[in-house]
Amino acid sequence: MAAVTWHRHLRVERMPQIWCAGCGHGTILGAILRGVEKSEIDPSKLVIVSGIGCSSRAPGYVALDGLHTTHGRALPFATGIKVARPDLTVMVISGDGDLSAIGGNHFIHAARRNLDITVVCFNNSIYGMTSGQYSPLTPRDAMATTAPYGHIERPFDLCQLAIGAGATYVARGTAYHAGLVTNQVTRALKHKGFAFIDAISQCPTYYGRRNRMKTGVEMMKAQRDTAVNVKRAAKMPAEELAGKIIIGDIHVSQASEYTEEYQRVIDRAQGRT
Ligand SMILES: Cc1ncc(C[n+]2csc(CCOP(=O)(O)OP(=O)(O)O)c2C)c(N)n1
Repeated sequence: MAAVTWHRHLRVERMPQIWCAGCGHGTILGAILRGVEKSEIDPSKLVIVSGIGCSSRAPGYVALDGLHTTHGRALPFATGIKVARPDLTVMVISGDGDLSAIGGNHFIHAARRNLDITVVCFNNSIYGMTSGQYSPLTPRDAMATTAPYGHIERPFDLCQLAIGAGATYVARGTAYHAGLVTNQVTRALKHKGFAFIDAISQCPTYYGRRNRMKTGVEMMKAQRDTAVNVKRAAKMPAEELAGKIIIGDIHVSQASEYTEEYQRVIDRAQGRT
């Protein structure tokens, strides 16, 4: 059996971590660190940036350079790092509230620029840290602290939003499909351009308990039972796909990358071209 090497990236002295029993965030973080190992990128050149939330605590448990910033603003900080130091590999870890509500505008513009960073959304369908308010990814009819009679809004499909905004690698996995997330992180880190992974996580404490799934195990079984691979989904009629989550590599394309374009501007301004 291959030696387990990804543990070296954990700051065990910071444990136990803050996540509740059954939370999917630790599983997703483990998948990310395995993906970092598999990508064979130089860990001393990797920076992990997060905003605020349960998910955004992840970089604090990782023995790599990291920034824990302000709510919704991980992408502006990450953009600054990447533009100043294009030689670094930059990853953003964000929650669904952090990334798609307060940080939603930053998300669409980072994707539009095709900035060469990897963004992983720990998508638990809820604001976990502040006790279960609905987010733009909370499913319709779900119960939430701020929707005690059922949620009336339609959620974003964050992968489709990323594609529409110009992202060039877009994928979805789940905590149940952690091996898939590992491989997606590896591909995302190697991809030149804006790479987005919607990693479905579970929050039994604030989402599951209100929505008839009391434990993390029940929620992971739901991930297993509702996930459909993107290749299979392409052959299924729309009505059969209702209520399903499409997983896999959803979109891969090539486009000019922001820091390379910016370097061309610097060269022109300094009379080199
Ligand atoms: C400017 C600002 N607004 C609101 C908050 C309160 N706040 C902290 S975490 C959080 C929600 C985090 O939810 P999400 O991003 O989905 O991550 P999770 O905790 O579910 O992993 C909010 C609203 C804050 N810290 N700063």
